[in-house]
Amino acid sequence: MDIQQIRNVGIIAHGGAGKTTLAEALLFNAKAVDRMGKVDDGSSNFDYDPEEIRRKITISTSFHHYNWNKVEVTLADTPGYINFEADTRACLRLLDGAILVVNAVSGVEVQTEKMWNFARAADVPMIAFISKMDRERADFAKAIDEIAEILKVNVVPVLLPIGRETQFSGVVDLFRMKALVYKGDAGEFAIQDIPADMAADAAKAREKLIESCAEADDALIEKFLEGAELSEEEIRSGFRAGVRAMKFLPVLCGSAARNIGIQPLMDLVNFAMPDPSYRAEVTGTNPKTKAEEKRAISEKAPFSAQVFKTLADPYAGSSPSSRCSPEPSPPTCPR
Ligand SMILES: Nc1nc2c(ncn2[C@@H]2O[C@H](COP(=O)(O)OP(=O)(O)O)[C@@H](O)[C@H]2O)c(=O)[nH]1
Ligand SMILES: [Mg+2]
Repeated sequence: MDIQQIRNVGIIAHGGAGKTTLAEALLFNAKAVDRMGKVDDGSSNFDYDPEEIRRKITISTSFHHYNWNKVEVTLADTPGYINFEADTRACLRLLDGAILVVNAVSGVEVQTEKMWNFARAADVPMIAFISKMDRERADFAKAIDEIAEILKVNVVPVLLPIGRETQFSGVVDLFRMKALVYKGDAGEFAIQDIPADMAADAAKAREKLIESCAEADDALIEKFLEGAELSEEEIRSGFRAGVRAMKFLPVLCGSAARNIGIQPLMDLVNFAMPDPSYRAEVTGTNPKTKAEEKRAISEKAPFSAQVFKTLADPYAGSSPSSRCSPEPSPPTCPR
């Protein structure tokens, strides 16, 4: 597979913000699973450890993958709670992009800020997703203000919510300048004109999006300041450059539980998150010479690997029937 078609993306946030539910929604919409797993009833594809099911929280990063429009995405669902944050930090070193989930009700929380700082220190570009927009007291504008103020970043909305709380029904896509209006929980939507009462806000937000894209590229900002209109292609290339250089933070919104706003996020992961080759090289130890070496991230470079997590499978080597035994023996090493 061409390296440009690969994304290694993590989901990071404060505990309880909705990371695992979003990870489930991504898998479901990509048809990697045929039923959306749920944290609350123990059917999650990510929180599968008995302790995670019992406590209904993520303790250890888990992985899955999906294919969306010919891009192969490896997804890491990380723990947000402080006791398990070392696991998230170790994982960030391996990621090429992260989705920072912000709870629309509680806004930026202690661990949101910490995860943001960890990702920046690890040079991992981010997209923010304001989730739980269907919840009572969900507040998009407040979440946006908190992100700007606390994380001290230029926030660039890419989607605007349509309706509030239980009436949350879709999003305005500021790239397409269209409304995506959802029906039911299967992720199906109709593409419609922007509601008349949102037209002015959408136009203003689109202006900010274009200006931020222009600012990310010297040639584009010149053209922009001369008053020339940027083409859709130029806007997109400025956007990609801005995300990679972390010049601004694109913000999307939706509800993972109600499956609203997920496809635009998947489209943005494909188009704006870098492929692994954006890191020019990695440093490691050559096992033969024991010397430190730098290697290019390229299909042409010799094979290299980094172990960042080990896990003892209690079923390894057992017959398929014993895999279904109700009382598995515990793992032989601590996680
Ligand atoms: N109403 C609503 N509830 C959500 C949404 N996303 C997550 N939840 C609920 O919020 C709780 C925490 O979600 P979880 O995905 O485990 O959060 P994590 O700790 O960040 O992985 C669970 O009870 C979820 O069912 C959402 O979009 N809408
Ligand atoms: Mg979780």
